[in-house]
Amino acid sequence: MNDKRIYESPLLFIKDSLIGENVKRSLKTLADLQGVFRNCEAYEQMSPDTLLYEVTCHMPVEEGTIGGLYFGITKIYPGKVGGEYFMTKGHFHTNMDCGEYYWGIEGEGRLIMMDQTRKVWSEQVFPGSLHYIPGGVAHRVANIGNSVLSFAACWPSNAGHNYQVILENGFSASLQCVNGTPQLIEI
Ligand code: S6P
Ligand code: ZN
Repeated sequence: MNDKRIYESPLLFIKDSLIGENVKRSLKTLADLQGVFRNCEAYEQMSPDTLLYEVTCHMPVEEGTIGGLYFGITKIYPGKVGGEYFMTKGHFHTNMDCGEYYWGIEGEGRLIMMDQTRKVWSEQVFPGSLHYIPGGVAHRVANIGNSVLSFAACWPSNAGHNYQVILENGFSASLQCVNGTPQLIEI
């Protein structure tokens, strides 16, 4: 007999794609990350249309809602600007109390974190890796492999994003490819 109380999930999270209602997708090109990479000359020589990453998010409640959650998948393409790996812009949450979970789906990357004293550290991202980002810690991810890196994230809907402070001051270290291996270089 058909049980009318059982519904199909309104959302599908298959491998690295998210399908359903209230799902928004945004693309970030090199032009969107002006001033983020260290090597300005290398940046200027590349096409501003180069696709760096895309984010697909399920946002079921209004931004700022206390107690709600957002879920997102980020796909970062492989590549470098000078010696610096393609990476996300990076941000603090506006509400410094709000933490976040990241977990690796495919590819190879580094989660780079920086606290408010500008201390920087990183964690390896790989399929199955799980990362807890405490409140008050800026975060960005770099793709250190030759294929797409994808990871999922879950964060509170009242977290907000402060990109400005990162654009103005950057992280205090950048992830550079040195003799073929990633190294966090302090600036
Ligand atoms: C949101 C969460 C991620 C990032 C995404 C892109 O709090 O940390 O979904 O938005 O990885 O990074 P960014 O720094 O460009 O927002
Ligand atoms: Zn975040």
